[in-house]
Amino acid sequence: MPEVQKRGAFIVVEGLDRSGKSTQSTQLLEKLRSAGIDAKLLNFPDRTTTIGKMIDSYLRSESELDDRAIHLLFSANRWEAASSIESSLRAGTLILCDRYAFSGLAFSAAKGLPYTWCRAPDVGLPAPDLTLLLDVSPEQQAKRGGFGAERYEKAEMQERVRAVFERVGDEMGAGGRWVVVDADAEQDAVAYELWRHVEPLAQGTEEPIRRLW
Ligand code: T5A
Ligand code: NA
Repeated sequence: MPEVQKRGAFIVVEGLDRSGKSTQSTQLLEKLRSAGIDAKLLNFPDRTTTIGKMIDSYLRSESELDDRAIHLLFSANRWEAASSIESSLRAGTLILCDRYAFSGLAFSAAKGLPYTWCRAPDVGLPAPDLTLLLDVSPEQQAKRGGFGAERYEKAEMQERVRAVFERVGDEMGAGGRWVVVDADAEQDAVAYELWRHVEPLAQGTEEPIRRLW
């Protein structure tokens, strides 16, 4: 019997601003690599592309854009990377991603745009095999470094974002593909919890790549 071809797993780290996504994804990448796993870390928005530069300027409040226009730019910024994500997965590389379409949906719906409208532009993107939602309390969030510098970093907005993430989690169901992690905990405790969920996927998966949503 021919051996079934494994592909790399697609793992997304999501959460509110200052929940520790970048800290944890960087640490996870190191841990995977030192375990001999071929892994790559992406982050959205990717502020280095032409579209990403427009997003960056908007987030720093250096430019204004219609709510729908910026939503579509965030989505386009993911589509720019979609084929390269797929080819990496097929080549056996584990893709770790700091924010993805769930942030797109949560932040724009929190501003008041219709939920179903917000989901539409991301339909068809590669779907993660696992999403780890770092859930941070408003109190912890306010204590962390740098909070308040960018456009969405305001308590009321973050509360609304948190509510949309909850709805997304409910809709994803209990299939183990959406895991909520207590991000108020010490960094090492969060890392330990994340690893527990990531380790079973580290060697890859035989499942076909699914699509959002
Ligand atoms: N957005 C994004 C959209 O509106 N639509 C979209 O489609 C997408 C993709 C920028 C904004 O864009 C919005 C959402 C955002 O508002 P970004 O570039 O990811 O998104 O935001 P950043 O500002 O880079 O990152 P965050 O603010 O989200 O922070 P992180 O990555 O969650 O947190 P991190 O790791 O940088 O940690 C923050 C601080 O907390 C400390 C760290 O040392 C650091 O000082 N910390 C802890 N302290 C105590 N205990 C712990 N467990 C800690 N973990 C980290
Ligand atoms: Na970040």
